[in-house]
Amino acid sequence: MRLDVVTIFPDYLAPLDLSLIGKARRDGLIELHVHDLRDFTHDRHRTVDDTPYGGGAGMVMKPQPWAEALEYVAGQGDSRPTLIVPGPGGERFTQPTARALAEEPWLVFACGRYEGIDERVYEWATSAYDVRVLSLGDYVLNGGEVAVLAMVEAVARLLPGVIGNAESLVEESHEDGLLEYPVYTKPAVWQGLSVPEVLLSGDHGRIAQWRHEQRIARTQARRPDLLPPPPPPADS
Ligand code: 6GU
Repeated sequence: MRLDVVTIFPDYLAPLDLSLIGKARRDGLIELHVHDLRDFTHDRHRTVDDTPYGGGAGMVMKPQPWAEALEYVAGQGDSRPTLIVPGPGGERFTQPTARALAEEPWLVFACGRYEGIDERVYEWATSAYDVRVLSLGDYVLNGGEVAVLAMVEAVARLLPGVIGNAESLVEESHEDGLLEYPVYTKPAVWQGLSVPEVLLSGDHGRIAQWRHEQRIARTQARRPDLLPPPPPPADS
């Protein structure tokens, strides 16, 4: 998979050299390019923002540097990339989104800052890109960079060969709609706290049953929104 990130803070993406994602890059499973938006400006101050038409707080990212950067990046390959613009006003990024994006050959991320990118860029970009605005959740970050770190990690770890033990991908929170069961390791008693007896029993059927019950209980307690609605009360 090819990934491109356009940002005014290329250093923000440095963690993508680390850990499993860094190894996947060195192994050639992911090709990642980070571009500095300011390289596509032409003035002495490398200006990327300006005041909003209509007034209001903050600054808006100018369309021209974005158009030149996105045109340059699209020209680097021969397929039609998906352009992802992270932002709190986007559609929710979820595990199914990550799975769908992991099937794509080429993702380009456009990191906005300030109050956002001039709206005309989104429409303009549809000639070369499939454009998606995606949000991590209902809170506000200062820019798209941290969101890109999260999205790239969520997508890249689904690519064949990135995670050594592919089995660890299936028994995970959000893969089947339930949260993960609690896990324990040695010692069996720590700080006076015992590991649940069933896990020491060697009875794999009982262990599987217990883990399933724990997943439901945990989902009920922490994320009831993930569970199907309770049946309506029976008529009397
Ligand atoms: Cl994807 N971007 C920004 N800037 N803020 C966010 C977000 C994304 N998701 C939640 N808040």
